[in-house]
Amino acid sequence: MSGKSLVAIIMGSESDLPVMEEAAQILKEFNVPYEITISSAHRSPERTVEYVRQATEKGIEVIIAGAGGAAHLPGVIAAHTILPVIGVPIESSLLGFDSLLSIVQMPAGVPVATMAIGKAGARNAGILAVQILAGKHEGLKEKLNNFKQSLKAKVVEQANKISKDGAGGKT
Ligand code: RP5
Repeated sequence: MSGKSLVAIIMGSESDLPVMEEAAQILKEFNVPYEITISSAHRSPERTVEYVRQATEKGIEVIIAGAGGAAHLPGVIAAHTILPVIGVPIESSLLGFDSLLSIVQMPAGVPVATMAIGKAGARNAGILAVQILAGKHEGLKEKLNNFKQSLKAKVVEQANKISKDGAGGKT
């Protein structure tokens, strides 16, 4: 895979970073080049729109956007590009439900693929980005299949462990 960034991770504030790092970690594991930045739909609207314009021009293929509260960042980005946008709701004062609803309730015609709230959602955003890229970047298919196999193996490992514990008298 070339060194050119294929995914852009954008978040509304530095306070979102501990969550959004989970998406970055997945991309690292799959060896997908990415870039990461901070831009706010409300505090730096011009920077956000300019960043999206440049990202589209320079060959970014998927955008992952995380925001909390009145989380308009993923939607504003989706309004300015035809690239797939994956939204990650960040937990905030209303447990993240505010962010989730802000991101998921897009008007017909401007979709944002909305993940679960928080770190699990950010991890899934990374995985979904890899799945989207795998349609075009052949090498990622095998890695994704191996990843899915590792999830299956983990379930069997857990099942074996719990049944052994059961045989040992634990309930
Ligand atoms: C949103 O407001 C950001 O995405 C962040 O989740 C939230 C709070 O931002 P800070 O006040 O921590 O900078 O725009």
